[in-house]
Amino acid sequence: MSLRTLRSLVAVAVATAVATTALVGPPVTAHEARQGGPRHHAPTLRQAAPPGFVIGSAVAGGGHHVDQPYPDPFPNDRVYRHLLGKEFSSVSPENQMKWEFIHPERDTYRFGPADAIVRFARQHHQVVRGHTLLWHNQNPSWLTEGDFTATELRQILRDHVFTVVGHYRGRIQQWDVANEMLDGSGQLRTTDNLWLRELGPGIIADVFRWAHRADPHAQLFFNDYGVEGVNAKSDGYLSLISDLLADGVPVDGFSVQGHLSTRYGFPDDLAANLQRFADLGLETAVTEVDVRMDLPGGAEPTGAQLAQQADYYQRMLEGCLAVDTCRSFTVWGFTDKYSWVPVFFPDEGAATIMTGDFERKPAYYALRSTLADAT
Ligand code: 9MR
Repeated sequence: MSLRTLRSLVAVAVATAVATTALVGPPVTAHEARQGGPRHHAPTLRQAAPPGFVIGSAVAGGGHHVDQPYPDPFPNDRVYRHLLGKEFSSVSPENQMKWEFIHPERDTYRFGPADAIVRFARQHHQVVRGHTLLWHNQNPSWLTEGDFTATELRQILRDHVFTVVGHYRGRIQQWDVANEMLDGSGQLRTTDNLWLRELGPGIIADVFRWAHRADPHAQLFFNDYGVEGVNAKSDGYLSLISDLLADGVPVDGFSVQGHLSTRYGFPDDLAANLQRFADLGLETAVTEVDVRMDLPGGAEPTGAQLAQQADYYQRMLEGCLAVDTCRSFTVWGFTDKYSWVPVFFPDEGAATIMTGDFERKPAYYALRSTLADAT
């Protein structure tokens, strides 16, 4: 065989080997299969998470977005949707399941936008947190200005719970049944909460019972802000929930929202606080994390601010991971492009884990390495 023939035979053999590898690819391990494919790049958040632990985001739409100069984010922003599907294993409709959105008129339910999120979640193998059924805020004006009797109001609420929870039966992992029931001193919000004011505190137990009948497999939660640490408000929840459990009310969980600011210290007793709810036999969760910072006159975040923010995100996640029943950790939006923070807090912002251009911030990497370390 001439040298030339040998060379061309080798060339063919090499080309065939390359083509075969390209077609078949390296073998997929069982671990990769679970995570959705071979891992050629750094893992996403959901890939880094330990088995059984979900990492979520709120799904932008409704609420403050309605007055912003951009189209409804979730249906329209392709980059946003891509990252939402890729990075997260849990989604929470930011506004799309709230009363004013899903029940805009007395006889009208508008399920379309929330249905689209639930469908997206199914396609992307994500669980859903439902948010929310009993709250003082974002109730439609037909309801708040309706001048209903207590009997009518109770019937309206019962119908709403059976209709909405029933509509998503089997599709919701955790429902924020009761949102922000207590004030800062741990007392029921009987003034600004329409339901508590008109129907009395007993309505809370009714709503949990109705929701449980409408979807027996959904975990039913109390959810609030300012209850990350041990304080008067979280003490109030501990005693409220203990009483409800003693009465056989189907409460399954207690969650802390986690809207933090670099202005204030970090709630170091987060894990200890969650643990006392876990000790009641409850699931726990962190449901709405963001860490805002002062940006006077639209200033850019400094390196020090971003580092402090990353540290707060990391410690929130570590606090959750330290408690056996805390298996769900959700950020309240993952990009500054759509965050509620600058709309509600002038001169504050940059509260999420990615910039408005979807660049990952130190907080993103802090979450990812904390998840990976826990695996
Ligand atoms: O992010 C939500 C924003 O779009 C709404 O305009 C706002 C109205 O109250 O609610 C925001 O979400 C809140 C959540 O439902 C409950 N916890 C506090 C969140 C931030 O305000």
